[in-house]
Amino acid sequence: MPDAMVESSASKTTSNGATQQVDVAVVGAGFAGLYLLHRLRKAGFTTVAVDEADDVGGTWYWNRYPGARCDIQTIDYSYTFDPELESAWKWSEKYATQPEILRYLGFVADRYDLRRDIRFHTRITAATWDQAAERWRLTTDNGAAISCRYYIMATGCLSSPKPPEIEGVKDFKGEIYFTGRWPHHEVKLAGKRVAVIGTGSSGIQAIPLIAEQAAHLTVFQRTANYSVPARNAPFTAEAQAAVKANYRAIREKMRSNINGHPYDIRKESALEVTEQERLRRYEAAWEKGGLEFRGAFSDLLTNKESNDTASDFIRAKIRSIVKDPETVRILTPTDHPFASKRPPIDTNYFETFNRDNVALVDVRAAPIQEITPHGIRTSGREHELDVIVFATGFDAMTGPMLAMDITGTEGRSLRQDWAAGPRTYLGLQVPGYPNMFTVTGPGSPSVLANMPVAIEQHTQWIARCIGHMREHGLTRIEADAKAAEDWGAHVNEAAGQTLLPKANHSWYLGANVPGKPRVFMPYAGGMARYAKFTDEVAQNGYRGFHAR
Ligand code: N01
Repeated sequence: MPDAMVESSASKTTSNGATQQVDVAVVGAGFAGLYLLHRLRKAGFTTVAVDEADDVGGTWYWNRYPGARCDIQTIDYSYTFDPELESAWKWSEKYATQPEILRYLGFVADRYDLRRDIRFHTRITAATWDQAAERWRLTTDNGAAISCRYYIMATGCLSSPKPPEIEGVKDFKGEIYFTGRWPHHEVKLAGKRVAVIGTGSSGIQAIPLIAEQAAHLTVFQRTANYSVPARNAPFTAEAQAAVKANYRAIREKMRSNINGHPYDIRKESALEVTEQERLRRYEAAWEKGGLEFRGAFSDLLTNKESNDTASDFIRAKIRSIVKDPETVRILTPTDHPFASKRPPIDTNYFETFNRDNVALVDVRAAPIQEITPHGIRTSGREHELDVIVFATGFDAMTGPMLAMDITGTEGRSLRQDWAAGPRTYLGLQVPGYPNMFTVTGPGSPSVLANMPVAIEQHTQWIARCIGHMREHGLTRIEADAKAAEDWGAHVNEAAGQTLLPKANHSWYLGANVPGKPRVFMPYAGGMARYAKFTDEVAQNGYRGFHAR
């Protein structure tokens, strides 16, 4: 009997407080959760999505800090599954702000009437595989438990903010904010002495705007970062029309590219051209702005010598923008190759350090010792503050999943199974956890690709897989342990062919979280190659999975 027959409507079952019976439960109502809900409902599966927030949006619901906006051109950072949706929505800027992206996701939720099957304000606290029933039982912190055949993590890769590992936070008498959990009310910074700790993408987006509002801003930097200007601009009607006229070809290109973006990566090595030509190309890429800078040559992410030319170019740009030589010295990245960490895309980041009200503290030279009632004490001095902003990042990729108590076959626990790092087959399933899927999980291209492209590919793959299960009267599918081991080795090998593991403080490696095992988590072999491989797996009877 199709699982959809268990209950006719996902929402109907919650009203009496009994266990909610559905075919599929999805954790998260961001880009991935919304599309999963739409796609699976359309395929006739009763589906419920659960989210801690009080509305849709996922990462775009929480990250409301000043300056939060997309670092991929938003026209390319959109759903592609429905041409009518594509024509119905207009972006106002090349790189839309967080409120506009959140409006877009709300528009999507309305258009497909998704909210009626989303349980907001609800967290899954535990998930346990019931071997006899071949179903997952989910405990929540709000309302009915859920029983589902398939359990899908659409939890996002960057959704668990890293707790501050600095002493004294509780003693601080001023205001504390996290970029990843920015409040919904207006945060007034005018006239205040503000600190930002962290210079990753979030800090680099927030710093210029906070500097404009605050009386004084002190930036606490541990690792100097490369950043390329976004060159944001209005997304004109003409530009919009040009893209829309060519939509299908652009989308196809995105899907056939290594990173899910629609731009070409140049074919030549940075070492194959003259210095003059190299500089000309870098200058053009800098002027154009955005992540496309990484595509200026074919081998910036694979050849250290080539990468040095790009890193040197950006270092020279920092010298040319920032006036104070000591500030230049601190801001100049030296300990990792360009783009071996996710390169931030900024608006006026380096320029901000020329402002009279901005100071930079080198936390490597003078480590933060503690937060005091009135500020931050480094080994050098105490900085008096009214506000501290933590832009210190996330427990990436595994954090959101490990926040739940997940118990698989024979009482195994995901926390124990992943104690030495995540182990997955294709970033889609974990051996020992049948019928549980991860969208953009560790071991898949995820954060190395344009996220909506990766999300749509995974959603379609999972929908097809569980459709296949229903069609063939199957009720249980589980990744093979050896297939997962081989895939893990391939993920390592793919990372080893790039410079990505060379940034030894990167969140790709889990190195930003004290005590987290250092395992390179995303799949660096490329989005198109990955999609081809996973399609072949499906075509070959779900090779590497056991279904029955
Ligand atoms: O986090 P991060 P993020 N004391 O981990 C520092 C995506 N994103 O939120 O490098 C002092 O990159 C830490 O220092 P170090 C994007 O994929 C996208 O900025 O570990 N400093 C680092 O400087 C991005 O990569 C957008 O030495 C401490 C910073 O805090 C990912 O999210 C916008 C510290 C953390 O940087 C994460 O970005 C924003 C400590 N105890 C984010 N702990 C878009 O544009 C950490 N740091 C769409």
